[in-house]
Amino acid sequence: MTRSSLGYTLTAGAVCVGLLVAGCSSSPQTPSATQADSVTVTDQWVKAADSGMTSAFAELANTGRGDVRIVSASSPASARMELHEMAPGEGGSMAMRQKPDGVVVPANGTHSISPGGDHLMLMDITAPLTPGTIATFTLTFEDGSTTSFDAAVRDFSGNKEEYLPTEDEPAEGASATTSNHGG
Ligand SMILES: [Cu+2]
Repeated sequence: MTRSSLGYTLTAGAVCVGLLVAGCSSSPQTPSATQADSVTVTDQWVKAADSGMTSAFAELANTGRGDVRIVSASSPASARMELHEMAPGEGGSMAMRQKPDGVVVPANGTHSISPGGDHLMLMDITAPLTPGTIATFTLTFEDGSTTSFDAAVRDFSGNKEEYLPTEDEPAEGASATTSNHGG
């Protein structure tokens, strides 16, 4: 009796394995590929600054078959970073604000992180960023994977972006004009 029940178990096991293998071969591909694996970063650079805030830019390409989402950025060059976008501010001028849902690079597509659009915001640089030097950045994707790149520091005088600070984010180092809301 022990014997026959063992035999039954083995047979059932063999059937299951067969089904699993068949199921596998028809399912779409490599669960091990991360979002970071399918993204390439080119033309990356950082706007030179002595202190306070500045921005980093890059061209992102996604060679994968699914959209990828960048949820955060970090750099030894800044105490804190945010993902920002440009949007119409008060009075119709463009102002930057945080992108709480992150930055999406569409499947088989590109996304430009560029002045006047989405940018990687260095909220509080730890030392002056002078032209000709290099800063390292790390992007973290929705699935937890990361990609790092070195960006050259460049002089750039265009796009003096306004920043609309929230209550707990004083506009220290911001590029002028906005927020003089008392104190
Ligand atoms: Cu910004």
